[in-house]
Amino acid sequence: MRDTIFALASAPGRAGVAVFRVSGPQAATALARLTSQREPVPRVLTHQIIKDPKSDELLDDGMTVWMPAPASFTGEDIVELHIHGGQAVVAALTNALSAMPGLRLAEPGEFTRRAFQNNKMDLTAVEGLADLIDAETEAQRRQALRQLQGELGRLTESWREQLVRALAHLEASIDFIEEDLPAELADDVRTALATIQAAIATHLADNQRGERLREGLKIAIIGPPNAGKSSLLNMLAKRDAAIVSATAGTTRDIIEVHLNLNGYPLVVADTAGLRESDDPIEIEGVRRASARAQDADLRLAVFDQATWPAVDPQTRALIDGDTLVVVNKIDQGISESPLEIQGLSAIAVSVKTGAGIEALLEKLSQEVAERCHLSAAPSITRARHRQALEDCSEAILRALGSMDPELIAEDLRLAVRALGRITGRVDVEDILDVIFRDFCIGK
Ligand SMILES: Nc1nc2c(ncn2[C@@H]2O[C@H](COP(=O)(O)OP(=O)(O)OP(=O)(O)O)[C@@H](O)[C@H]2O)c(=O)[nH]1
Ligand SMILES: [Mg+2]
Repeated sequence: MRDTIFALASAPGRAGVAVFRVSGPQAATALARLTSQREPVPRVLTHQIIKDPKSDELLDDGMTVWMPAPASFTGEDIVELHIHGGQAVVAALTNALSAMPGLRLAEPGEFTRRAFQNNKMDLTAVEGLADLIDAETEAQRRQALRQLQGELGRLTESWREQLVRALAHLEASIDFIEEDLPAELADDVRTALATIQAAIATHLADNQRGERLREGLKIAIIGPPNAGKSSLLNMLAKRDAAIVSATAGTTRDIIEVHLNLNGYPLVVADTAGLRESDDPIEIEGVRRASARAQDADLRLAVFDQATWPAVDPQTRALIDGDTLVVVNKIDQGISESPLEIQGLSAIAVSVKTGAGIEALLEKLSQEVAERCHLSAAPSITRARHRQALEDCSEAILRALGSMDPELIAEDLRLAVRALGRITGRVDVEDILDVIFRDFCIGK
């Protein structure tokens, strides 16, 4: 018989209410022993006195709910105990549950693992649930919920089913084929494969918006020393995250802040001012700044209006179509030169007075939304989804390029398996551990 597992489902620490969850064959017994409830009504929250079954001592006055298998989160019998969220109450109930035969504390992610094993969720839904718990912004919440509700899983499954059908069609004929595929069958199979391949290619050409939204869009603030990069970061973060000083070369390490811009998550990095230097620490700072700038999804290149439109070669080399150019300190006067560089118009601001900041934020919001807004299509939210879709697409392309039915069938099997890895239908063991390890409340 399977172990019955239990865990605190709510966050650890002092709170009004704490929720314990018990799942497995001993759940009903545990409920009966803690509350004297013999025949609980399913899925109804009831007021109960909770006692320690060994000592009969009163533990708490709370609520319980009974969710019998299979209509529960794990697919097993589940009991939930809603108690007062004080540390001593939580400790007392933990001790009482641990002392019961057949019950043990759940491993991190074990409830969800059981839900997966009992076919309550596929792997994309498991990931969606983990993302929903981690979601910090509105757009992340929406994306996670859509994945939890199964849209990516359903799409993948529909492609997989179509491939399986094409494969079955082909295999049924292979026994009768002497050499090459008959033209008619080849046409049918090829049309089906080309359609799936085109659909997968469209999804892959999504500019990685789903991954960016899940992880946060990476923004690097770059530019020459003393331009006001750290001042801009502090203004965006609404706190003194980075040291600001009139000394050029103040920032050395990368300073990162997480922000929510209109529901989109940003990871904004302030970097060292870019310039030639003899100081080994500053040289390392500049190296890190360039590396971070190249890794970023979007760059904010900040210049002092006093030197504008002169642009130092190190910053110039990092300016491209994914860069917003910002000319700062316009409170000290603005140069007559046009606010444009390499075809990009610059946004004139004063971090000190706030002038132009609204326009900068508006432009930034637009650029961010363009890169990670949720589209109607299911999002690819993880590198492993992308890898599997690429593997699948390559296998289909190989199949489309072949005339040998055995080789086509072999490539189709590979394509089916690649899609199966996304939902966990096949080849899951290698990825299970990674996913369930990530899925750990309060990690
Ligand atoms: N007048 C004026 N001064 C500003 C403005 N923004 C920043 N400063 C000042 O410019 C100086 C440099 O600002 P920082 O934010 O430290 O500049 P930085 O680009 O981070 O400099 P490094 O870290 O050395 O590369 C500080 O004295 C700021 O107070 C502004 O809009 N107007
Ligand atoms: Mg700085």
